[in-house]
Amino acid sequence: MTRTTFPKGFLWGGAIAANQAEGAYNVDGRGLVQTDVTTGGSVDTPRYTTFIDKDGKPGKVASMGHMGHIPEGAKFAVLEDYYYPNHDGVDFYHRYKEDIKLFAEMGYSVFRLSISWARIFPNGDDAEPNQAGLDFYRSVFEECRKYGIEPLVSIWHFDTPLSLEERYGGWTNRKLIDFYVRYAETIFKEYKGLVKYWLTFNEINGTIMFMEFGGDNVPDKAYQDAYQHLHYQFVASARAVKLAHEIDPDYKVGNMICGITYYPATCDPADILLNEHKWQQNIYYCGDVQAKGKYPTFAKRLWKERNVELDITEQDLIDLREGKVDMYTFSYYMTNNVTTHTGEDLVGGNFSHGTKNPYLTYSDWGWAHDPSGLQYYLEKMYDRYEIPMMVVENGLGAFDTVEEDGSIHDDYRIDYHRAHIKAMGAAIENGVDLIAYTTWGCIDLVSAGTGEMRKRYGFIYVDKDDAGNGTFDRTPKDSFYWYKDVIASNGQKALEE
Ligand code: P53
Repeated sequence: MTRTTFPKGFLWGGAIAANQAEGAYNVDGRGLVQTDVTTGGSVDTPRYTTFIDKDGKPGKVASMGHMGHIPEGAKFAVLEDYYYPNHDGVDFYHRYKEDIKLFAEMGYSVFRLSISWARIFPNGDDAEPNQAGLDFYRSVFEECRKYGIEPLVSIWHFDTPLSLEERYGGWTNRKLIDFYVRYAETIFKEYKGLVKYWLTFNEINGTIMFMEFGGDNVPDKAYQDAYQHLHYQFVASARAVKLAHEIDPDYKVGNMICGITYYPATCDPADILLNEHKWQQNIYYCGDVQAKGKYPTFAKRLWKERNVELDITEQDLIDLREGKVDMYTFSYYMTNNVTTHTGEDLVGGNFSHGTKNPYLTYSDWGWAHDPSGLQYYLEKMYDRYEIPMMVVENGLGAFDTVEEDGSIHDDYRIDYHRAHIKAMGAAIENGVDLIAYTTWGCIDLVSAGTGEMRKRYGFIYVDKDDAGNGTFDRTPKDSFYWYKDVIASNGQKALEE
């Protein structure tokens, strides 16, 4: 038997998102986004979206998924009595040179980041792009190039300009397609020669997947909005893919799916069927449209169940067909157990769901540790789409302790990544065309789900706490040196340990 190896040229690196890392939320002409009006939360308290209601009274509403639906007539607002952790992020905006130098020291060949739409078009639909925003990302990409690091750029990472939410009602409005396409075209032209890999929408399926955290009584209208929102994003994504290929035939554009692996909790046939339907709704629905260029047959069932009627034009269907993605990319953190049976032990925590899996352990935030689930997901999706795949997020959110000498011994994080790299190796061995791995949070950043800093993912520690105090100094953790050796050995170190 030949030994498992990662292919030559495999891309190793890490990932961040603009709104969670950059900070500098109100400088150089940047417009506001949802996270700028979203407070911090914790494992058991939600984040809140803040507003001023139509009578001028301040208020807050729990964010569901990535959207807090504020009352009719209210306006999103930054209120004085609250702390908004994304406002300063981890100050990547001012420290990107230092950070990219550290990524280079780890040996990165790829760095995933997102462009903030609101830095380029502060209101989302401005007549001209904001030059300061364009310059910032040019400088970031040039810095990457200096070290031979390939940028992998998310065009949208949960950050539609707030102005578009306010004036158009966000993605349930067809007009958003044109605004997004224009933004995409601007950056495709601007960064030609500096960027090769693009992702259209981060965790696009989150819109439908995160609905289940709203409990059992989510009204049909919410599903109507969610599916319409998704349809417009699918069309925007497809049109962006087509444009990218026209602007530069070397551009490679991927989708990005929140890749949760679902298991039936029992062998009750009812659980097997429910589990399959979960895959269809939460995973295949978006993946199929973006990778196969058409709606799957089960879409009709999903719409019917929720009385959904969609605005879909003939031209939309043509665009979807012509704008298939070049690669399938996804985040992977955990697996969930699906069952029809009630009274089972449920998993608590943020964004985790279903019943407890007795074969697995859980993180402090309730996320199941399951490397095999990654191999399962890779093999299943490669079999379904047969296009190159990238794992563009994977990591462990954990509490870290800084020792007296300033070192951080995060062996739990090393164990997590080692196990997941082994799982990727096994999938490659079984024929999956996996081309990249970007760990989540190469550097500590603000958690999307909870807004916390103490839910840390990085190989680089950032001195900032949940109240925003700290020096923001960067310190490599033990995992930094371990990952550096993994990359230097093209994964072999992790496979052999
Ligand atoms: P946080 C929930 C479930 C899986 C992935 O998440 C998720 C989420 C929550 O948004 O999001 C992705 O920070 C997302 C990143 C995010 C990361 O996973 O809640 O693409 O923005 O930070 C980790 O621990």
